[in-house]
Amino acid sequence: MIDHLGGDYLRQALESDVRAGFTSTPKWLPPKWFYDAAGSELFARITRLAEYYPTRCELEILRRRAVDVAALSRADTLVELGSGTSEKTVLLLDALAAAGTLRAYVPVDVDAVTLEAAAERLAVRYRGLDVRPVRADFERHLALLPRTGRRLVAFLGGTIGNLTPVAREVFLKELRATMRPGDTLLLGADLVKDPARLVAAYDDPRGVTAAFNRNVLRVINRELDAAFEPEAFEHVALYDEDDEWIEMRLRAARPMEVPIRALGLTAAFGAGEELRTEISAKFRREGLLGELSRAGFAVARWYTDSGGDFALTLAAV
Ligand code: AVJ
Repeated sequence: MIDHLGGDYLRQALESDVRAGFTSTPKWLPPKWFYDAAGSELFARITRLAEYYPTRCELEILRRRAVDVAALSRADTLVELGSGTSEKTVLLLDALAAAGTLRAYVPVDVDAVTLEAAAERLAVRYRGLDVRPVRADFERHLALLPRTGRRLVAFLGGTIGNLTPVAREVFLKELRATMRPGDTLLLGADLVKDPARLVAAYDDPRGVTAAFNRNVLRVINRELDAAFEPEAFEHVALYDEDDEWIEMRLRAARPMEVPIRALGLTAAFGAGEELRTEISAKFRREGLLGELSRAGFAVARWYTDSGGDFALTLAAV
């Protein structure tokens, strides 16, 4: 595994995000810190919830369109950003293998445990495939990813929606700058829909999403010797109709003063005060295609599932 988060990197990045996020108003944290081994497992459980439709919709699209994606991309290297458990990836790998072009798979994720497990599983399933896992932050390390071969860069699941509009613009431009003629991008995006369905997808009755949300406090407790009581925070999911994004928050049930010892900092929460832990933007066709073309991509295909809930965009450079 190539590790760009090794040594002190991860710890310093978490320190600076926690320091910045907990000293601003409102308090906030970037969603990448959900994904330690436990958080990645909780997210995998979310994808199997009845209310969480994006994964099933994207699978439906991939089942129908992976052959088309393989034929258009003719890629020998699949680079997957935020690969997690790589469950949907097999559809792309099968199609690229059937097309006869596939040589290498580069899963990119922040969690080493999840990454190694997925890489091992796929190396066994695809004998002869060159599996090269990279532990990296896709907002920081795009330029360091392998650039050999004809690449299909897949960014699935709607994770692009976790970036603020400004960060998204920067990300797409940086990604475009690392791509060469012949490379393609396959981008998953969740679409604007009935707010009740959106909120239900982020606030399941079994509390799996709540546990996932609170997991970020466990990560901070462990990594920064902090003393958060996860159960003292209520899971909040709401849809912001103006910005067209879901927000997840953790709401302090009572006033609290929480030491974050590694930072020499105490985070003070008033009763009901919220910490924003995630935005998950929902897209419209014109908006997303506009963003892609302003970043320098040439959109080739717009695929949706039969219900029109989720989109995959295939773009060339
Ligand atoms: C993995 C970023 C696509 O935003 O829907 C699921 C994460 N958060 N439930 C999303 C998530 C709460 C998910 N992504």
